[in-house]
Amino acid sequence: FDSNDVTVIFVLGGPGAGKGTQCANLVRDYGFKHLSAGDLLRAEQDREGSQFGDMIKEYIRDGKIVPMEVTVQLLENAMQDAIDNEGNKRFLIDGFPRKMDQALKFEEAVCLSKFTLFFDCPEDVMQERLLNRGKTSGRSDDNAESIKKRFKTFVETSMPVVKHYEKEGKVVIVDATPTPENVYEDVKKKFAEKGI
Ligand code: UP5
Ligand code: MG
Repeated sequence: FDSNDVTVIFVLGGPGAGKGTQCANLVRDYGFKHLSAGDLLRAEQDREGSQFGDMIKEYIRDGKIVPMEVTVQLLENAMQDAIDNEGNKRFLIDGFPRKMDQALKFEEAVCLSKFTLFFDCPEDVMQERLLNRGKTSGRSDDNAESIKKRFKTFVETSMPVVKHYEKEGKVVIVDATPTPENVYEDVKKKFAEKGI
């Protein structure tokens, strides 16, 4: 896609930082199309006839990053779908790219990003949120053991992506510890500064 025509904002942050929660606010008020890489992978995992189902299940439970070809293809398909069926060309890509190879591949093959919205949150806060959500979410990775693995992957594999974009001056950092309402106030302020 032509990045002069299609807007892509990456939304990153640790597991449970509140990416999905804040994306829902932005969809409501700004009309973005929200594409969560994790949600797309979970849907593919459950899709009858998917050749990747078992593989995705294993990767998600272990907090590992699914091979990028699968995720990039799911995102590209979902973007094309939104453009064709909803005429929406403004995307929040949530939870992606979380490994350097994905970032390079996506920007080369699919679309350049405008910037990365990064939700900064300490691990103890994220852990409490995830364990709490785990009581009802039914997510296979909302348990203490998987959460530990997700944190490790985030620090070792995903933070380098944030650092990469920081060097390019393309990261907007938001403190994700306050209440959802206060976090969103900060998001709106920073979007305004970006001219959005
Ligand atoms: N909550 C939210 N904001 C709050 C606030 N300010 N104060 C108090 N509570 C707050 O929120 C999490 C919980 O916290 C909720 O209960 C919420 O009400 C509360 P949410 O908005 O869901 O946080 P989010 O950051 O979206 O957390 P999520 O668990 O979705 O993050 P992950 O990044 O871990 O999950 P994701 O779905 O993106 O990825 C899952 C797995 O998929 C990965 O581990 C990986 O195995 C795989 N994956 C890939 O392989 N490749 C990819 O490219 C992407 C994913
Ligand atoms: Mg999420």
